[in-house]
Order: sequence, then structure tokens, then C-alpha cells
Amino acid sequence: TEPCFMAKGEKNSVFDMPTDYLPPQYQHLGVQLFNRFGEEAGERIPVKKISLPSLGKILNLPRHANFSLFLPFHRQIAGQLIDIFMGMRNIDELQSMAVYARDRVNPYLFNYCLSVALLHRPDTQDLDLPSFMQSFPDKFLDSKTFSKVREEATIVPTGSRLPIEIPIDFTASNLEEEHRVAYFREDVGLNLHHWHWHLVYPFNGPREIVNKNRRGELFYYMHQQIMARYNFERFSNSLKRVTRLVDWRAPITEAYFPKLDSMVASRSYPARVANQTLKDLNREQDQVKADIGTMERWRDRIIAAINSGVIQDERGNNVTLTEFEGIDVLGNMIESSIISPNRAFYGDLHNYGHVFISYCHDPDHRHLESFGVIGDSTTAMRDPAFYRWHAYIDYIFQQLKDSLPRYTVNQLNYDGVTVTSCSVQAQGAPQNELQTFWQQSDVDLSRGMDFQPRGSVFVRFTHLNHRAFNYTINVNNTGGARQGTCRIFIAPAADERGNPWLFQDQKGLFVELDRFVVNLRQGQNTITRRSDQSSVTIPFERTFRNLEANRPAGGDALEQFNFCGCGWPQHLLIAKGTPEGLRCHLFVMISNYADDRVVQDTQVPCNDASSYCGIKDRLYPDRRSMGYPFDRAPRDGVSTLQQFLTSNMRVQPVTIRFTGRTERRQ
Ligand code: CUO
Repeated sequence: TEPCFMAKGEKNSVFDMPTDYLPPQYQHLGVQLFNRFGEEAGERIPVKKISLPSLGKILNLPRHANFSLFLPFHRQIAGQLIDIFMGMRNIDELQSMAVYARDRVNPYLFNYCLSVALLHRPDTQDLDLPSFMQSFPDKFLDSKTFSKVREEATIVPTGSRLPIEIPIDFTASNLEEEHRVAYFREDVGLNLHHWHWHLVYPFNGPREIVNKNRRGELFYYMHQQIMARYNFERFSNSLKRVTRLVDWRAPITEAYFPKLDSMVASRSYPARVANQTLKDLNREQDQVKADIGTMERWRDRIIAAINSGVIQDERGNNVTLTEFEGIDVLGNMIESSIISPNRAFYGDLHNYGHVFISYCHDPDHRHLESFGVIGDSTTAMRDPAFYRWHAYIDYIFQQLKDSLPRYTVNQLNYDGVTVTSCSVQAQGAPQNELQTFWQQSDVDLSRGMDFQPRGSVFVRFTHLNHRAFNYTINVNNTGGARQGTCRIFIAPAADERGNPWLFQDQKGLFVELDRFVVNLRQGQNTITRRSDQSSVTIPFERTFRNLEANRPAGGDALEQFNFCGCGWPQHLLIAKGTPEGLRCHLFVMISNYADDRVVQDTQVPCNDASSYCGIKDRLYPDRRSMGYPFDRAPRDGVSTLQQFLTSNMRVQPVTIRFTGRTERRQ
């Protein structure tokens, strides 16, 4: 929050701006201010004077308030600021506008809108954003960390500073059962992925950047996979599947005490005690006035639309929810964004769920408290209630999916292609045993914090990781040379009581591990693939990119870091498993590429985490419904996974063993 005339980096810089750009409270100081800070500056960055658009309502969000993408008013002003940044004619004007806005606009709002603009403007594609964790570490780390970091920086000279260790279990004790999966909910990389996803798919702003290819379907699928993965972690920790938040008037049993302090808002994120209930909201400051009854009406209209297979658009026309595109329409409607087919009628269900839960401690603002962590896409995944809400949202999507035609054997099979075997091999482990462990990694916090003297201060946090592994897949092809899409998933082999699954239930727990195109020769083929090539994940270094360290040699080859921040963190590819080894089903399928293919050039930067994030400025690179082949109810007569298989599929029993070791990243 320091004044914008300082630009922080390796060296301090000062923006040489017209004095009327200074925020009102500093204007009387005028040039004195530049002279004062200019002396320390290593560089002066000239700022062009332009005629500035009015910021209007954008300024109604105070500088020291928190900001939430789930609140309609915040979304609306974010849309306006994104429009302003997108509308600047060139980089000089954009810089000028950004400098002007930065000291006037709420910092979170500013950062979000500028990030969306830098991500989508054609002339800023070679600019990189600092990691959001470095800009706002307070949204990711225990608030105790920061005083320790300052203390270390003040006393210990650069070069001799020791990393500040963040304990893995700072939010609760083991008296709380739900705390067993806190390592997942509070994982910094996971929360960064989620923030990035919502940055790539903004709710408001110019229609062309909101209305991305299959956006609504990806909202459904990415969050469905979050749920599948969370349930997998729960099975690894003797917890049952999440129960969906179906009764909005019943107490929420899960408590959560986040222990995060917002540095900007100078407030702690409010906690939620056990058994709180949702209440009607009337918070003038946030322009939120909403009843639970309104949510229930939206829900009923959405369910009625699914049951009838028809929705009503804004002009009152009936629009059919089709077999392939219906899910996309429903995603946009439930999420909802400005491309909802009829927001007035179907409302804003998913976002308001976040809002209602986030305000249950202070529904009428009498205590002047802000929202809890679930009210902010950066921190929402920390809260157990997030998963209860998204389990409910997913349940609605499944209502539609269950009503669609089931895949026939012909639709699933790839004639003449037989997967004869598949296996996984992790380094130093028995065949078909995946291994997980705790890993300690260090991240430099100096960019997001002010302290003197400057220089790096690292925090050391502990997260789940797994031993890298390879897949070996043998395929027999009786046809000529052709192509296939290899789809790899994994799910627990038994339900929470240790009983065999019904396919109908197990299919919801399959998590995608990879998807890639294979060339098949006639006869025997052996496909090998490394776990770190996954189409789901991005490497650790990209999740926690330290710009100086990771900048590719030669500025021209700069990767498009902004979009590239979206992707499931590689270190969470595999669920934790258990010390004795959690039994799982590894599923491999080769589908006919002729039916999967989307004709386009995908040789663009950041095309490597497309399963959950898509590819920038491209169509989603797989023509099948997302989640295929597990996205539909099974055909008649199929009640187990084995019965579901066609010859181009194969299931291999594997185990995931948690070794209990703690290792340091080298
Ligand atoms: Cu990502 Cu509810 O959408 O958090």
C-alpha cells in the first residue's frame, strides 16, 4: 500500500507523474514529494499525461476494505475498471491510467483488474505479473509469519537470513476431524490456482473476454474435479465424502478459524464457529440485501429447467439444454457471470452461496465485520464449507448429466484398439505403488512486504508431494496407423466403508491425471509418459514463480506467465494416500482422435495445463464433453467399473503409500 510513486523491484524506482495524478491527500506536497523519494530512486519512470476517465463508483470501495469477486457490487465496479484498462489505446496510456488509479482505488480491486487487463490485452502479452502470493502474501500465510519476517530482516543482514518456518497445522488441532485435510485446503499452490482460474475466467468486463469457449462447462468441470480430489484426500485420511449443503436453514457444523490478517484492510478474516446458520443479509455498505428465500427460488427455477430440459432466456424464449452444449449454458447460469442466459430469472446462485456463508457471522453489518475467507476466491478453498457448497453446486450439474443419453458401447469403443496393459513406476518404489511425502519449500517474500534493509527473506512451508513416476501403456492396434487420445484417471478402489463401488458412485471420484495424443502403429505399441508431463498440472516453479530467478534467457522468449499461472499444482497431482497404501484404480482409455480433435494450432505458450484451464485464445482442445467418459450415467446393465470397460480401456490396481518422510526441496 505504499504510495504509487514508488515502484518496487530489485531497485526502487519512482514514477515521474504529473502532480495532479497525486492522490488528493498528497497533492499539497506536489514536487516536494518527488524530490524526497526521487533521491532514493534508482530509476525514474516517465508517466505520460493523458485525459483521464472518471473513476466514478469504483472509488466507492474504500482503500482499506476487503474486495470480493462474489459480491455483485464489487464485480460491477471491477467490470468498469477492467473496461477502462482494456480501453486504453496503448501501453503508455495504460501505464498512465494505472499509475493514476493505483493510489485511489482499493489495492485488491486494482490488482485484480490490472491483472485481467494485462492478461487479455494484445499489447501486454509479453509482460509478466508478479506472483499474487508475492503481491499479497497475507492472503496465503499465517499472519504470525509477517512479524517474524520483519524481525529477521531488521536484525539479520541479507545473505545470512534464515527461512521463517510456517507450521503445516497452524489453523487447528487434531481435535477437529476436518483438520486432517487442512494441508490440502490451505495449500498455497492450490489457492493460487483457484485465484488464477477466476482471473482467466472473469465474471464481468468486456463480453469478449468473459465469453470464452466452453467457459460454463469448464466452471462445472474444474470445480467437479476439485471436489473429486478433495474427496480423494478425505479417503486418504479416514474421512467420508463431503456432504452437500442441501438445507440452507440448518446449522453448518464445520467451523473455521483462518488466522489470516488482511494487511490492506488491517483486519483479521472473521472466523466461523461450529453450527452457525445462514441468515438473510442486509449490508448496506456492500449493497447486499438478499434472503435465503430468494436463493431457494433461483434453485427451484434451475432444477425445473433441468427437469424440463428447457430454459427461458432474457427475452422469454425457450432454449433447449442440448446434449453437448446444455452443460455450458447451465454453467454460465449457475456460476453466474454476465453471460448468464437470464440472470434476472435464474439469479446468481453459486456466487451468493459464497456470500451467504461468508457473512453468517455478521449478516447485517452491525459488528462492522467483513466477509470470511469463503467470500474471496483467493482464500475460499481454505474453508471446509467451500466444499460443502461446491458439493451442492456439483449435485445440480449432475442432475443434468444424469438426464443425458448414456454412452453406448459403440460411442466408447475404438474399434481394433486394445489396451493390453498399463502400469506406473515411481522412482525407487515397487511397480504400481505411488509414493507421497511432505516436502519443505522456500519462497521469497520480499516483494510483497515493506521492510528495511531490503533483500530476500524466505518463508519455508511444508506441502504434500509425490515421487515422480512414469506410465507404461501397451496398446494393440489391428487397424492401420492412426491416432488416439490417451486419457488417464485415478479413483479410490473402495468406498469409505471399504466396500466395492457401484460405478454410478465411483465415476464421480475419478480425478483426471493426464490427456494426450498418441500415434498408433499397426500391431503392438508401447506408450510411455512422465507424470510431470500431465495436462492437468503446472510445475512448482511456475506456481511459485520468482520472476527474477525464472525469467527465461532472452527477453523475447518470455513465457506468458499470466495465463501460465493457471494450472493444478504439480505437487498435488496425487492424493496423500495412507501409510499402509490406499488401494486405487488407475484407468486408461484410448479414444478415437478423429472424434476428439479440435482443428486449431495449439503450439502456443502455456498450452500444458489445458485440462482445467483451457488454452489461451484457443478453443478447449478436446471435443468430448469434459470429464469424458465419466460424465454420464452408465448404460443399462453396467453397475461396476469392470462392466463399464470396452477393449480400448483398462484398469490397473495401484496403491498410494504415504511414506511419512519430510524432504527439503534442493
Ligand atoms: Cu471457484 Cu465457488 O467458484 O469458487
